[in-house]
Amino acid sequence: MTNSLQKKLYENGYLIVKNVLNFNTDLKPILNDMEFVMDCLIQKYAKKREVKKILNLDFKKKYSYISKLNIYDLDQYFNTRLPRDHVKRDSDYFATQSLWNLITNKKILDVVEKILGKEIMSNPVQNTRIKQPEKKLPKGSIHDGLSGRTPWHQDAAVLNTRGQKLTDMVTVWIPFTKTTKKNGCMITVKKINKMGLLNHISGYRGQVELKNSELLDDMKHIYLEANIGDVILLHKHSIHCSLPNRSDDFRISADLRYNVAGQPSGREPLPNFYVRSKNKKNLKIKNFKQWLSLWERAKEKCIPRKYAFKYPLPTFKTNRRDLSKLI
Ligand SMILES: O=C(O)CCC(=O)C(=O)O
Repeated sequence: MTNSLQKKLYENGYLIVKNVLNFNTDLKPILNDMEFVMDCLIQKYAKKREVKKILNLDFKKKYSYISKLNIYDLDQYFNTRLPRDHVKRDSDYFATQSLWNLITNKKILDVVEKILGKEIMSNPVQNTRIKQPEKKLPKGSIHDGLSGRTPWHQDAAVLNTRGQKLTDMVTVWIPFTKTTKKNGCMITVKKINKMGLLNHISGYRGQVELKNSELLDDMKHIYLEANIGDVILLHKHSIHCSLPNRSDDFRISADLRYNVAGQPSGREPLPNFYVRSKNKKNLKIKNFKQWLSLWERAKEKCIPRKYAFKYPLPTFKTNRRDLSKLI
């Protein structure tokens, strides 16, 4: 059964849904938790004589300070999931009560239900991104999607092979700051999702990047600008990327994903659990601590194999699935 939201998303590949969330109740608690993580890092890594002063700075100044401390894999402290590689017993991740509240937020699930139907699972392909003005980034981070620009890709392409084939997944992209062309919004091409899954290549840091993506540069782009409170939905085959943050301010966002229940998550064994179902018995994970426990159990499975997930790029045997053959 289709409804107008689903129709628009499947037709165009993207959808901006206005005024879904409230900043103070739904979003600010996550920024507070990020600030708490920063405070812990300041205690651990700042020069002892500077700690008191730095703890009194505001969010952005604190983050700018810690980003200069050369802390190994800094983005991971603010990311919702286990690190992709080298999973260890003490691997940290940003799984907070506030994020649990966002993942299970009724207003978000009401929107997702209109796309995926009534049986919905939280999908573990999730990120939080704190992006400083690009001019403040170390050169090596400019193309790192968590702190810098994100390359052209399709979200289905970051799933394992079963997920690429079998999973109906929707991306819910949530801005914590007004997001514009200037501060690095995402861009896409209308209806390009209709091409289905295309060939990807491995980017310079092993990230997933669409093959022949330079061909998109000359196409007409849709700028996915959003206000705080709006959410942006992406179809799993929508080709999108994000622009550099050329403003003087921060651009902060989270991207959550959901899939139709019963399908593979595409990132086994990471947490994939019902968040909505007609049969209440399916809703087994009901609170933050149970969710954390899923992550810790997943970690235990990832430690021997040393990775949380891999990117088995969709590279079809022939070049028929290359963008260059389809436009
Ligand atoms: O926020 C960004 O910069 C990119 C997000 C993205 O590509 C995604 O959510 O799939």
